[in-house]
Amino acid sequence: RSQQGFTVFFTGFSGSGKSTIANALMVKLMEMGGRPVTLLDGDLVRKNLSSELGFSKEHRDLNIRRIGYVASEITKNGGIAICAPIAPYATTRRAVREDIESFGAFVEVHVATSIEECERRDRKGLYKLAREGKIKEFTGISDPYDVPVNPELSVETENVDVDNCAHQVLLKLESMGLI
Ligand code: GGZ
Repeated sequence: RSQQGFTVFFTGFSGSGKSTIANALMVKLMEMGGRPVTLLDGDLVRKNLSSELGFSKEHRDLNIRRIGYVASEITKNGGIAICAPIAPYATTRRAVREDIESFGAFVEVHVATSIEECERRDRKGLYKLAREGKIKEFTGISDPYDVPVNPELSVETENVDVDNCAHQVLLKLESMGLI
């Protein structure tokens, strides 16, 4: 039923397009009206909720569990949460899924833009720093990323524009009966 809360959880490399797609999706969902939409973007969460954390496995997991907790509260109250962290570990994504599915739907979207493409773009210059060893434990370069096995949806931004990706998410939400 359309009253059920849900969480859209984007996962993918730095520079894969998660934030941009998440923002476009938020705008589309807000335009539809009805339920409040909350974006928990990687950057803002790191700044406001996880400012003391680094990028070890323990710290990434803690960061993702915090995001999952906030998203589960939003979902519980019938809202829409959109999360956009890297979330590199499958077991942690699974744990967050289980938390949220006790209150509503969890829609995992793999932003499957390849590491080669993300590094080629290098919008923030972080891949260069990672290659030079100036940033350690950088996802896809010197730190792991577990590719999602059964995400609800997979999109990529190499051949498809952001608006189209956000539209694909909307169609998925429709087909799941969530909007
Ligand atoms: C990955 C890092 C790292 C390391 C800093 N590895 O492009 P960005 O800048 O804005 O996105 C990346 C962001 C990742 O934070 P998340 O909270 O999404 O990560 S996780 O889900 O793993 O907790 C990048 C920047 O932080 N960044 N150092 N070592 N990304």
